[in-house]
Amino acid sequence: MRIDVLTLFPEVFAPFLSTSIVGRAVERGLVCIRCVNFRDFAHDAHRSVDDKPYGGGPGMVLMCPPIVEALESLDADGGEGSLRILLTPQGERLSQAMVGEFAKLARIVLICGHYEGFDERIRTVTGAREVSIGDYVLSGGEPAAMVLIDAVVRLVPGVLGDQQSVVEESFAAGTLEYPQYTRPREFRGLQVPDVLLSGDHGRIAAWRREQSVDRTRRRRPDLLGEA
Ligand code: 6GU
Repeated sequence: MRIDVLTLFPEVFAPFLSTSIVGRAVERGLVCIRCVNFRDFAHDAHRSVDDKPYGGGPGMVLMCPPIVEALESLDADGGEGSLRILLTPQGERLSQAMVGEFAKLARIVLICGHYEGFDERIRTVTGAREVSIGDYVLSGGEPAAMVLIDAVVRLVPGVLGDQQSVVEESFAAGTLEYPQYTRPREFRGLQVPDVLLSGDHGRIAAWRREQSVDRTRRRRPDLLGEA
């Protein structure tokens, strides 16, 4: 899978793209992730990418030409047909179902905004799908792009050693995960539940299912309607 990221701050992606699961996926060639600074597509000597809003008002607005021309340069480089995703708090809320759809694609482009917003014509011209990661405001799309990349990359076949962990995890199954324990058996007076030490796989599976549903009912009853 190939992911291109249009951003004014490519440097914030470097440590993320070389660490942990994402870093290993990149290293093993399972995903190729490139950052493009769309300031490189600015037209003037000041390398402007934004300007004051027509009609007045606070802040600055990202202008059309740098972003649109950066996208066209990717199209010319074999990216035609890529799904374009605009990260914006005005977008559709990212879900595990959407992440699963994105992970099946050969190539996606993420467009990170900054400042007050995008010239509306960027939406029209790029045909991008607009995605938000939740109901709060970030100062830029970069953290949201990293969230999306992390969630997508771990679903790319071969990235996680044990594919079962993807199948069983929260949200994919419509419920939250059951409680987990590891050594030591007792910590500050707190015991590991006996059933987990029983060796009875049937009872363990039943206990986990019950814990999972119970926890979901208490914390996220909204998920049970969908399960
Ligand atoms: Cl995708 N971008 C920004 N700037 N803020 C957000 C967001 C995205 N998702 C939630 N808040």
